[in-house]
Amino acid sequence: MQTFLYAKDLGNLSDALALAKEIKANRYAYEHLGKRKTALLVFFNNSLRTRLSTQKAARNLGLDVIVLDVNQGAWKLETERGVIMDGDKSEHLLEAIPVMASFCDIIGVRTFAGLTNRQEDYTEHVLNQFIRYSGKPVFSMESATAHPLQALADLITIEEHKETKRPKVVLTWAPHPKALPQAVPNSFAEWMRAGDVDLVVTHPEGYELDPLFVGDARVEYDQMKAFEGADFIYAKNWSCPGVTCPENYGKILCQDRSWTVTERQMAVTNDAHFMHCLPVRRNVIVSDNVIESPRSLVIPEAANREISATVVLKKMLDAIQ
Ligand code: AN0
Ligand code: CP
Repeated sequence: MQTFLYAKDLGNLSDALALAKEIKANRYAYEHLGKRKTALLVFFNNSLRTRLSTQKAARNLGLDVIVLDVNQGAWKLETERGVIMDGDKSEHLLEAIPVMASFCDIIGVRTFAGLTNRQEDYTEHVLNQFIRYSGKPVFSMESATAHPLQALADLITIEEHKETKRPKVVLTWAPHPKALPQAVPNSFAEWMRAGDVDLVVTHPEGYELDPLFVGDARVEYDQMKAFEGADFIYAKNWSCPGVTCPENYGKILCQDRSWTVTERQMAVTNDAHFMHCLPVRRNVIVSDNVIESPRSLVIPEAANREISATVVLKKMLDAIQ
């Protein structure tokens, strides 16, 4: 595997889930694969889970790890070609990427959507430069439009906790004071469609996700109706994807706190498990009672990030042996 951005990059999903199960039972099974190889993790944005779980996964596979926080200690990077660099940016990605690549065998990149230019975000402008100019396998650690390591961990978590063969999984928008990317809901919808679940997406009007990810999944604008009989509730805020109204791209269209997930909505579910990728704002996205309930999976879900990252790094190492 040379790049990891979409579900299809992983190949057969059932095989990948079987590998995840095997790795969870013995996370050091492939310890020899990364010997004398180095993974470089490049962060343009903050992270707790991705930073820790991906380092742990790399070590499970015997890889050395270098972490670079671009905005803390490195030179400020220009990402556009053709710019006259007489401002605050000292170095261009076009030099920085091949230099970074000369010290590693695999590169992970976290580069969030700017949320101002839809076309730039949806063409994965920064991640694609890493793919093009590094000559190394590159994986997204949440890029402009996708967070595949999270979505794979979510699917693993649902497989572990489902009580019916084909559970009803509801992706619900929830309010948030800041404009957030669409990467998490995009990948969640994409990976649930690739998996064997009954996916329903619910959000206020104007928040329609890009068809590239959401496909023909059922959309229900009435949140209570969507929650009826659900086995899993996956909450997440996202800003306007600009699908129906391009000029609203990246904007907050709704702050309605009646969308906050509380016991009121959970009462109509099939005793659903609650999920969120974290970090989460309590009592804005979800009430204390719901996130603390015995049906909440947020901690095992985060712990499965080590498993999803081990699966992905293993498959990248397989390709460069
Ligand atoms: C980020 C987002 O919504 O994409 C990261 C989530 C994993 N969240 C925040 O910035 C709060
Ligand atoms: N869920 C997730 O990716 O968390 P971090 O932003 O803390 O890495």
